[in-house]
Amino acid sequence: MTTGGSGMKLYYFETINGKKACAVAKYLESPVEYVRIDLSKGEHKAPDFLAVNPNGKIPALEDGDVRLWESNAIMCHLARKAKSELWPTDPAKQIEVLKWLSWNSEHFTRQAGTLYFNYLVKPKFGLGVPDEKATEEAIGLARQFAAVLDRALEGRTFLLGDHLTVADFAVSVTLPYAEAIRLPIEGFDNIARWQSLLDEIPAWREPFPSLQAAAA
Ligand SMILES: N[C@@H](CCC(=O)N[C@@H](CS)C(=O)NCC(=O)O)C(=O)O
Repeated sequence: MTTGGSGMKLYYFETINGKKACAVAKYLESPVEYVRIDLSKGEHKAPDFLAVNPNGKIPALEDGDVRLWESNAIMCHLARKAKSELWPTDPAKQIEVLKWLSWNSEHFTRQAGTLYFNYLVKPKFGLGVPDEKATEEAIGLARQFAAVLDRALEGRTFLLGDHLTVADFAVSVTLPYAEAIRLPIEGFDNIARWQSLLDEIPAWREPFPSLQAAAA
């Protein structure tokens, strides 16, 4: 179930929120022990795991006495601990990162998440057919927010300008599934360019520990 060893334990599964935490840990070479929580076996509802995250969701991080949940908070914690500019030191830039993380949770990935759930999670876990009303509404709203994102990326390499932050990982997390989940990003050239750049980052392309390593 684990790899490596340290004071930190990162509980994950191969999903979009798990990807954010694992990618940042891998990118920063954070000394975490990876603990795979198999959602398909209901391991996230086991009492031991609920003691770490009472929400019964991955990812979660234990760092000494700190028990942290929410993928955004975990990314920021790992980056701050590593003194990485993924979580900028400049307070004005931190607020800019918070703006994007909040916008993403409330707007862009909220809609993309509805599509991801309906078109990928439901069939995978046998949870029924996509809810057409919900997906139609999500597609319309996602298009509006994608236009905002595309304009913000005009003339910029990353969301905050020329350096990568956790905001780039959070906002882009559903883009690799765009076709499968009908996320309407076609025609947004700045998003496409930004996504190609992110895809070049090995830790983002392959964020998860190998299953063999996780079982060791
Ligand atoms: N806002 C949370 C969402 C966590 C979440 O929904 N995790 C999913 C996997 S991506 C999960 O554990 N689902 C299991 C369940 O809800 O039963 C975060 O960003 O960490």
